[in-house]
Amino acid sequence: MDLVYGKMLNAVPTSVGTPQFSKNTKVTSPMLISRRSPTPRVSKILPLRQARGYNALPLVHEAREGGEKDAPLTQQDKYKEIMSSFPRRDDWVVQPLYQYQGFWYFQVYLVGLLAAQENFRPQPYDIVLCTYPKSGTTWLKALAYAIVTRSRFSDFENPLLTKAPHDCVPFLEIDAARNVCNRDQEIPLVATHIPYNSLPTSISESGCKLVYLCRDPKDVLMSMWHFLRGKLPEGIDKDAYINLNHSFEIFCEGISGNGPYWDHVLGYWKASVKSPEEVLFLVYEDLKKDTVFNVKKLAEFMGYPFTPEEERRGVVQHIVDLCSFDSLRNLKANKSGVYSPDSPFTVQNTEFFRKGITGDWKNYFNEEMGAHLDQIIEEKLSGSGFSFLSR
Ligand code: PAP
Repeated sequence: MDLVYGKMLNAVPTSVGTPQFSKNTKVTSPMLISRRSPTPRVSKILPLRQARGYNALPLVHEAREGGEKDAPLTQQDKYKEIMSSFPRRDDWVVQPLYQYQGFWYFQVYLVGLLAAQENFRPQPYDIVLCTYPKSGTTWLKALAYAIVTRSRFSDFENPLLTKAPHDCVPFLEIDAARNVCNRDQEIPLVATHIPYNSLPTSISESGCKLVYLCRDPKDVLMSMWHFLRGKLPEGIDKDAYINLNHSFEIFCEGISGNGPYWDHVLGYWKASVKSPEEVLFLVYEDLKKDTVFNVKKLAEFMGYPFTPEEERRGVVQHIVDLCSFDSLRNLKANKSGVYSPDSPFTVQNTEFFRKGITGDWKNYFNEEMGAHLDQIIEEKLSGSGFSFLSR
């Protein structure tokens, strides 16, 4: 990514008084947890950012010349043209968010979503791994991949040992939408961040099974915050562009990539209640607490149950160990390399392995803010039968 910022670094102005946060600073101002009025109209966003003291950093995607080179230009242009009429927010700086079918998307993911809605044809027996960003996609990909390939590879040959999980399981909006034919026919897995109601109709028509993994929104927000700040150039005052308070506020408003978070969760939750044989609903914190139990449940649901003999041989535990945070993080493939090198959202593989714990949010915002976000989420989920708090 560094080259991308070559020009931008020179253009970075000095800080203009945005609240400063050091790591572990707890935010206490009650002002910061007040509910905000509904989404301002697009034309008001930039003045709003300036009024809040945000610097006029050019959006990262604007600094990247010739991004998305590999996709057919005409298709990219077509989707960008369509998108230009959608409501837009620039709060997260690194890319604009566009609103489509009730959700906000970073441009690159919306291009992928539109392409997927138009072109994606699942393989028979595909299983779609669905997550809100930063909810444990990498972990779910690794576990599902290890489960479905366990009889194909010996313990020492599994590609997870030499390839990043994101290179083992294609991502619908990035890989599969761009290269619809470029699938390993033997691997019936594809992952996506697309909300349930916006999934390509080809997925529901083909009867693919869906696995959804959600996570405590407070940790999701912190994980996303770190990730997006990582996309800002080194050496600048990152708080001037993506600070904790503003990120918290807009997340609570539902303005985040693939957000509102609660609607993402609700879509899959309701589908899992309606069709439990088609949609499995998992929770990151449960997976952490009892990984073996949840991995067996996942395998059973996907149609790859463990035999008693496999259980006796410790196959389940082996998969759990292989896919654990420490194990994956320490593999050479995950300590180096990049995912999606040609996309504007190029990611170092190391960025997918930050801490991998529950409750990290407590290191960044205070109990009051946590309670505020919890309350919003509980209200939104009320009556659905699902709650993060009762877990
Ligand atoms: P993505 O949406 O960009 O694909 P995703 O994998 O969903 O990212 O989320 C990354 C989070 O999962 C990171 O959380 P953190 O920022 O709070 O640390 C990452 O550490 C965590 N993660 C990655 N692999 C594992 C794993 N094997 N076990 C538990 N958590 C993991």
